[in-house]
Amino acid sequence: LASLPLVINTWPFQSAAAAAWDALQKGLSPLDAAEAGCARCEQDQCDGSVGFGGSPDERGETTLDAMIMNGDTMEVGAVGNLRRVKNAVGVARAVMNYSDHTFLVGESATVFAEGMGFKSEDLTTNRSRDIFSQWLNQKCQPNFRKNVFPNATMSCGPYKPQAKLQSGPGRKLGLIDLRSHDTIGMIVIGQNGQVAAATSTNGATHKVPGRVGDSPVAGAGAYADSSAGGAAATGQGDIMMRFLPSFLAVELMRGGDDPSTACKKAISRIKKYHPDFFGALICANTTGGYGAACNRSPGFTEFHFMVSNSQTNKPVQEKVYCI
Ligand code: SD4
Repeated sequence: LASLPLVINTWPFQSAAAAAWDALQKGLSPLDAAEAGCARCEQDQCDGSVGFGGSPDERGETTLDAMIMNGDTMEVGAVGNLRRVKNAVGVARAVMNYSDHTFLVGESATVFAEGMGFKSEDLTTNRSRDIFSQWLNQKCQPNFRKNVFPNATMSCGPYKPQAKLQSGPGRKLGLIDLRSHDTIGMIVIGQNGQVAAATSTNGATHKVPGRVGDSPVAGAGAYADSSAGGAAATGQGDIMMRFLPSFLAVELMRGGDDPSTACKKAISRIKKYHPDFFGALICANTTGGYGAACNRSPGFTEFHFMVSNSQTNKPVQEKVYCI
């Protein structure tokens, strides 16, 4: 088909886009290309949002979420809350290739990764240590919070049931600010319309230890089906994962919507309940059509992403205005 193959990824992550595009040029499969693209972002620590040294949790540790999906076979490999291993998407791929499972989490995922030959190393850097200590000093003061830090936006554990959060319409958005956080989500469509998708992220900064976001959840962070298309999400995972926006967008494309319309409808579904949520979605179909959509929210009015196909022959940055 005219514009195939296609690589599309969230945010202006040039090096990741180039790594995936190069992999395709060398004859690697869409699945391998998607893995290579996300792995490159993990090495480059894209925006501090992907890979080691970003988003320390409430105890100061960086943990990683990643997934990969083969739209030909509907196989998925995923890891959540992965500790001490830098190449999270590689471990996700190993879960797919070398286990009967789909999704491994936490310390046990690390043990699996070590068994597969991945190196175990500290994911802390000076940057993540600084982010953590600054937050600890300014925000994480539960005992003095009301008096001393009236504007504190986060508490820290241990959590008790006494302060139940408000429920129902108007419930405040998650207190964790993800606006400066840029997860990589990538869709690769091969020459014959084969679809692969992958994601990698260090998730939400100051998260409660154990928190897993949307990125490694099939249908939420990404989805791939070679009979319909692919989609990948970025943004406030604690909200977005409840709506499976990637799955919804792929199903809408299956029903005949063009990628841009499918992305917009999936974002609108969430907007109905969370008018101000921060998030974006990229969508691509099996004939090389693609699109994106984002939700207009404070400080976020346009979303940038990378596209490479046989017309551009290299990664080119594009943008959409949020709805
Ligand atoms: C998460 N969705 O862990 C990720 C964060 C993200 O751009 O995408 N930031 O909730």
